[in-house]
Amino acid sequence: MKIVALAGGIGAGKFLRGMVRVAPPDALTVILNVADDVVVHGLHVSPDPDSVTYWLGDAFDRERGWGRRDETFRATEELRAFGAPDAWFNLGDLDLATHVLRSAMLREGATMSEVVTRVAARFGVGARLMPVTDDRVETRIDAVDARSGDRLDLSFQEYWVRRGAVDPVKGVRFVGVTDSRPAPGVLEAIGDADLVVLPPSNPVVSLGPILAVPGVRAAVGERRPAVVGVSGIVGGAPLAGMADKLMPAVGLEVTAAGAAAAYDGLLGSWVIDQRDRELAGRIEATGVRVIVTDTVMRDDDAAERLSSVVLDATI
Ligand code: FO1
Repeated sequence: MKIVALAGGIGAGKFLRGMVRVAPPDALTVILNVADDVVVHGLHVSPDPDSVTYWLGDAFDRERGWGRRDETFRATEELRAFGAPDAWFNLGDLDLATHVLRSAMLREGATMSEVVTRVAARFGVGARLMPVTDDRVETRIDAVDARSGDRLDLSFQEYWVRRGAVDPVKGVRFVGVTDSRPAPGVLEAIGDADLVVLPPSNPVVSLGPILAVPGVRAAVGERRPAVVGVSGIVGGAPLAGMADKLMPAVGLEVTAAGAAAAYDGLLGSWVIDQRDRELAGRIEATGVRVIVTDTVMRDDDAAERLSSVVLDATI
């Protein structure tokens, strides 16, 4: 069986730890969002690929979700003491090594695909990881300064980490996406998949930029009966992150039905939490099969149970 997952960061990493327990790791290809990437102190930081790598490579920090377990932030504290302008972004000391290596590889002409493969190999990740594109695509958040009312044009990390997602959002753009090309193997992997999973990631800024790379949305749509998504919106709120602030800005209701609408024309099946069972009829009216289960992944056992439900949805 060939499985392809489109992945943002933490939600996908958590979910995929369950998937590799129920499917052989070499059956799994993960296509990663790179539009949250940011340059910090001159280093290229790739939060979503790193989060998925650390989760699958057993190096993750479950509390924080991002970065590496058992790391300190002494280098960032030192950068703060210097008054370094990017020190609002916390880079752990072990995570820092990944960014140093990636930046050196990119400077020497490596592609993002090569970097992702190298980092995944270091952590012994059995699944095949690939960025959705080797080109630079950047999520920009059009917002209004919560204090002054001025218009803001922010990178995703400035909006979320630096400013704490307090500024009302007016729109979301993926700069560079129309000229980007899928990375080698991306369209082939989707076309060959027996199951295409959309994990409980943010539909706007995590899976949105993946689907916006030319050819990707159409390739997923062609596999529609084999596409199974999991809602990250439970009881009208995201389990984690800021999807509730971003979904209204792009015309999506903050419910499991609104998240399904982000994948209009793509879903064969949509997995929702039992708390949202009253939404099933509405979603099914759009031609999508709905599966109701416990979607909250408290630990790896819960992620494994959810992955089994997703696998069974294809049979
Ligand atoms: N999230 C935070 O809330 N604060 C941080 O300082 C922070 C640093 C950071 C460093 C490396 C990395 O890979 C991720 C990091 N994140 C941090 C998480 C990141 O902002 C988001 O969770 C993802 O971009 C959303 O997918």
